Amino acid sequence: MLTDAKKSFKLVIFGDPAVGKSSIMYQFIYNSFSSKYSPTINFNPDKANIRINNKLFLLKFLDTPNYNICQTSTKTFKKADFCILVYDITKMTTFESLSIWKDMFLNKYKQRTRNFPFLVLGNKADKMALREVDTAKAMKWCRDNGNMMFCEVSAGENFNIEKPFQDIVKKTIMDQKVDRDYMRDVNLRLRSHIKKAKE
Ligand SMILES: Nc1nc2c(ncn2[C@@H]2O[C@H](COP(=O)(O)OP(=O)(O)OP(=O)(O)O)[C@@H](O)[C@H]2O)c(=O)[nH]1
Ligand SMILES: [Mg+2]
Repeated sequence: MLTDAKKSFKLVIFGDPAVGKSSIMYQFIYNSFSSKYSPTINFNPDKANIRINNKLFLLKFLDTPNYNICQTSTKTFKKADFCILVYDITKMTTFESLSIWKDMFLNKYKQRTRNFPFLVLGNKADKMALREVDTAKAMKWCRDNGNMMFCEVSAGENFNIEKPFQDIVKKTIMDQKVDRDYMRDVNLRLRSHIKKAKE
């Protein structure tokens, strides 16, 4: 039941056309896949529960279309807790676009956030024979770009779909806790400083 979840996380999915963004989302939420291509025309929100260490969390997805994104100012982008970048392992150009998607998102929506959590998914791993993007190359890119989480997946074969979501939610929970603790510490110090200054 969606209403049982104690806390929710917002996530956005970016990537070139036809890399499988919607397919990954549908496989995660509905355990279904269609080989027919229907390009996403509008922003496509949906939600699903995820269970982590026996606790239920709500994931609020925002799947994106491939035009007008840069001109769009959606609150959901700003409020996103993490971002998923998708490329197709059989198309090098879709991997090369990852920097553009990352920079667009950070520059426009998250300028003041340090270490924003990203998950990079190399989709269509069922088509190994057509591979153009080396796993090692993708892992290196993720390391060099702020230690992003990375996984090769197949929405078509339902391979590795659940696990990376578990991992990114766990990381986001940890990061947000670190940030909260840090801010609490800063506030405590500030208060004590003001108190001393008044004495
Ligand atoms: N073989 C294979 N095909 C896939 C996989 N994931 C998606 N596809 C196919 O790739 C095509 C595009 O998938 P979509 O999920 O619509 O891709 P998208 O990134 O949402 O595309 P846009 O909405 O146009 O940006 C469809 O024909 C899917 O069936 C996969 O893991 N393996
Ligand atoms: Mg789509």
